[in-house]
Amino acid sequence: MARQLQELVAVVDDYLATHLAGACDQPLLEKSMAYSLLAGGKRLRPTLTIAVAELLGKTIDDDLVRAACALELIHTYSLIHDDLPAMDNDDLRRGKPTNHRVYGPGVATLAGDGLLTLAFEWVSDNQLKAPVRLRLVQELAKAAGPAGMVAGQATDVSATGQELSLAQLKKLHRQKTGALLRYAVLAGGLIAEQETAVLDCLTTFGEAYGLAFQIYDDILDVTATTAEMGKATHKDQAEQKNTYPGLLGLAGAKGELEAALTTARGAAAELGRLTGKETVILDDFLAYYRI
Ligand code: GRG
Repeated sequence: MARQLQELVAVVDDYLATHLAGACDQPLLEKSMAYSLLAGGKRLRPTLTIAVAELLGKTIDDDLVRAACALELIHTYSLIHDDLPAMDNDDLRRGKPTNHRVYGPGVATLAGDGLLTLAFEWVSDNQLKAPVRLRLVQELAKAAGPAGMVAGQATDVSATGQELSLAQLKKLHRQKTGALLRYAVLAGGLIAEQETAVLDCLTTFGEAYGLAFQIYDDILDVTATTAEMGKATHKDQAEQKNTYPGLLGLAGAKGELEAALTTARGAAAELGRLTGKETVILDDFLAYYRI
């Protein structure tokens, strides 16, 4: 990982560790929330927001970091709930036993609920301008909610064992995983108070980045080990999940990943042309994908 990106990860880790404690009024719940939130993780989503805002001229201050970290709260809630016995029933996440394995399904569910609601406190309770905060709240709710991530998860749960078309699979991925990554990039532009053309360019980058992310995750489920991933792998085929390698084969999935990355690179170049800013940090995010 490039040095500047590592520094942003450290900023996020530090904010989360410092500010979660004061936000919870129930010791067991706090432990359970902290267990998953502070278990590492790549911090891709909040660092994307911070990196995009900074490249567009915003200083990295407490308000930017707080708003960006709200997204990591939502991402962590989604992982806790996704791992529950009623969903994927996973034992390992971020290299550790899953939250419900340690705290039981009831407390784990509440830890997810707590992180989800705390996210809306952090994204709205900061010193960013009121119209910026309002737009962030609206976009975050749309990305995470019943027309975004939750809808994608519902399709995933209900379509398991039933083959989707490529168009249906793309929609599932766009909602389940892509929506939060799209928001992560857009939020950087909103916080930096950019014009519509720039926001459109960021949206194109974010959508392509999100699609690439899910295709890559599907590929890693086939090619990587549990030790490398810190979670169970080789589960998708066994559970008849709809995936890119399942539908297109490994080579086909890699082709789709390349196509998404080409779109993302094009959007990054366009962003540079439009704003006259250096966009090299976006290449560091794209370097995450190794095929
Ligand atoms: C339960 C409402 C609800 C939604 C869950 C995102 C999701 C929806 C479930 C996660 C299932 C999954 C593993 C999807 C693959 C893509 C993904 C989100 C991987 C984990 O994200 P990373 O790699 O994780 O950014 P870290 O641990 O680095 O933060």
